[in-house]
Amino acid sequence: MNMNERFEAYIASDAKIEPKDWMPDAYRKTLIRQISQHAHSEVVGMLPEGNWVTRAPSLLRKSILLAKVQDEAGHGLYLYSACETLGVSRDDLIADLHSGKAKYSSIFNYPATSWADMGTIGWLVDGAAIMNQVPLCKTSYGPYARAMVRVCKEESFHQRQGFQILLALCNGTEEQKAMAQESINRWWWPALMMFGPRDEDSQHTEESMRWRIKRFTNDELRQKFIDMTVPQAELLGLTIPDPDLKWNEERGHYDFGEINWEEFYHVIRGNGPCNKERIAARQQAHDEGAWVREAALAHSKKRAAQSSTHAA
Ligand code: FAQ
Repeated sequence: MNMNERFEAYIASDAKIEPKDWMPDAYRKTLIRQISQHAHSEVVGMLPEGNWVTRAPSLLRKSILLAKVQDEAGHGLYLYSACETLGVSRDDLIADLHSGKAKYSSIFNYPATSWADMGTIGWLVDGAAIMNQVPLCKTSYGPYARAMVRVCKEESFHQRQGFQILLALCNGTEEQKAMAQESINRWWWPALMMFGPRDEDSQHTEESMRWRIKRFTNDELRQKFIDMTVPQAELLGLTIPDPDLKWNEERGHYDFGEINWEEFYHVIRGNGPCNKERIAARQQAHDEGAWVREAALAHSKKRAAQSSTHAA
């Protein structure tokens, strides 16, 4: 057996690959691509909700939202760290985000224009993220799988806080309920796009499934998400904006309408409603944080110099 065959057999036995293990270049490359895009999504994902921290309707809502946005920063940190174990530097990963070379989730290129969007993002966006990420706790690369465990616990709190915001609005005035419905109307289809292109159009699914990086295909996860979410929308008394959504007794799943794939590709190619604004905001935060990185680096260099003097 050559190295490649041994690797494939090892993966097929459901074993975890660790940073120092031999791995094919293509496996390393696809992991760097997926994990870094995931990390970028977490960090860019702070922006739409960060926008509402100062306008939360009460101190309690503000502290919950603040904690959620901070959690997303933490997820970015775990994921960048997991990615670095594959031999890339964080500086390079971030440079690729700023230059537009690396993607991040399409969903964060849509604006959050009402308070109800804080509920919808938690409910639908974190809900979709959990559906995709719980299986990643069993992904074949050890550091990614372990990072996902804590991420999923936190995303589950995020999803519930979002649902709770919507529940309060739906049990409130007519105006509040209308605000919740308007929000769902805008976010439903982009949330379905989070799962990526249809299986037949996906470039990486087949290989990533063989390598057990992905444990379900894009279409399988999208269907699971719809099946889970429709009864929750009914509980809220909200209408999902899809006239073709219908329970299919034979399949045991909901049928749903056609996703606007033209819009999806438009957004992932950098032309969505907020792509430019999001990258500009990240670039600005990075530039303004330069002094923190420099200070931290100077401190660690000083500590290293002190410990080598003591050792001598
Ligand atoms: N947006 O061949 P596939 C979150 C790209 S975290 C943008 O199917 P793959 C937490 C894809 O990269 C959300 N690009 O690719 C939160 C590829 O392009 P490339 C992020 C997309 O990798 C909540 C091309 O299309 N989650 O929300 C998208 O096998 C609230 C072909 O696609 C993750 O990253 C998209 N939606 O499957 C934070 C989870 N879909 O790279 C704040 C981990 C596809 O060749 C607030 N990632 N593309 O240039 C994954 O599971 C996978 O990477 C998929 C895509 C399923 C996203």
